[in-house]
Amino acid sequence: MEKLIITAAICGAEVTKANNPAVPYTVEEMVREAKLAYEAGAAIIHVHVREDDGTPTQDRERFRVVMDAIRKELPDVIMIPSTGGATGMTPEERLQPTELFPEMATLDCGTCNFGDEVFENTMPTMRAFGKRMIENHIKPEYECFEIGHLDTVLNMAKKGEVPGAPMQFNFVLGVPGCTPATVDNLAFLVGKIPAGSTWTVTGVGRSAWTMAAAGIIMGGNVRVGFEDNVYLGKGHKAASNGELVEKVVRLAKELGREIATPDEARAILGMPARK
Ligand code: KMH
Ligand code: ZN
Repeated sequence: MEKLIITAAICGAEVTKANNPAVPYTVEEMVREAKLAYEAGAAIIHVHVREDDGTPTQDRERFRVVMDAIRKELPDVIMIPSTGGATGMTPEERLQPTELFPEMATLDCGTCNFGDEVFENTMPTMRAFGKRMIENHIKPEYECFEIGHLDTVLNMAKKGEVPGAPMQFNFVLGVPGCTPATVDNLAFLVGKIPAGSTWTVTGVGRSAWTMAAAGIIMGGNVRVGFEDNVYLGKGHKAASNGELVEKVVRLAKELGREIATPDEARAILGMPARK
């Protein structure tokens, strides 16, 4: 098996300091959480940004400041800025981080319920995001919250509407209203991806750890972080994203998977080497 790529989704758009006081809002807090996750073994940081008061934003300049500050501390880390933002944001707002030419960005693969909200990703929106990523040479991470999202993006790839092989999928399972986080749902999805693709699993809430274990033993990759889950175990809040990543590293060691560095992750994902 390839080495395990760990992604830390350190911030998200919905989780707040009321859920866990270590959720980062300011630039300094973002750098602190990115460093702790990286030092624990994360090769990738999935980046959302906030105003200092915690309000989610997709402002290009806020992304620039946060990503530059992380880059200064972690020269080799892979950053995946979000183009999902928060529910209710417009496609134009959400696309702003792609103007910074990141090496990767998320591309959400369909509309779905998202708790009490609707996360809207219409076909025209997804085509516009795919076009931007082709033009700006950005490798998408295809976020699939629902089984149908995978078919949607595979059809788009066939038509050349989004970047093609090698594709990287993130199966985000367990969002309330979307596909549940079960091993059989994950196995179904993994069985449908084209040969040569790579995949990550994200379990939301208490499914974070069963999905992490499944990702490790099935040969995929794992995302954890405050965006998805703030608990280290039942009733025990994590002190940092680093603690969440450390737990994945412990599970991986017990199960015999080595951890990929960012440069090893680039090679596994079929990306150009870092300049
Ligand atoms: N905040 C969610 C509504 C992404 O980063 O691309 C969407 C999300 C997906 O987090
Ligand atoms: Zn996200």
